[in-house]
Amino acid sequence: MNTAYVALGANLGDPASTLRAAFGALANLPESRIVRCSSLYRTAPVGITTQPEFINAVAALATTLAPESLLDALFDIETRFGRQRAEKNGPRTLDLDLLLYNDQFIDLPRLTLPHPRLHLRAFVLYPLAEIAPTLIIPGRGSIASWLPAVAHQGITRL
Ligand code: PH2
Ligand code: MG
Ligand code: MG
Repeated sequence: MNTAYVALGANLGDPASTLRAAFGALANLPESRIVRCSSLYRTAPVGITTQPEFINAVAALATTLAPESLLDALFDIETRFGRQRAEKNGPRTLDLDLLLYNDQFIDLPRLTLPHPRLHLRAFVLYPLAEIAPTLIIPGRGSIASWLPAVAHQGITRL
């Protein structure tokens, strides 16, 4: 059994309802079960700052799907939730990002693990630290050591 962490984000439609429904979709993935879900967080948009606020969360999965199979399954859920890939980093009905898969390093065109920006983003680090407070981010060190640097990014636990 493997442990995978998935980030959830949405800022179009009714993001909180979407994220709750997306937890349900993750729970129904084949060969997988949800081990932990974080709270929902309201977060200021990072990157394109003129778009609506996001709701973000993180889920921990126990899975026997291989990383790329899991990635395909996450894309499939995004599509079912009406995701259209328009502007990069722009508004989205649902974004599911694979953050970590055990302590594996993966460098493929479509999948980089650990997620290359996870340690820089409050909207990932805070929900991840809620469900995995002693996590070591491979190549980066303890999650706790990265939290202070992002504390100024706007984030509120719902
Ligand atoms: N996702 C992005 C870009 N910016 N900002 C917040 N607050 N939350 C996100 O999920 C997010 C973002 C690209 O995926
Ligand atoms: Mg993303
Ligand atoms: Mg994504």
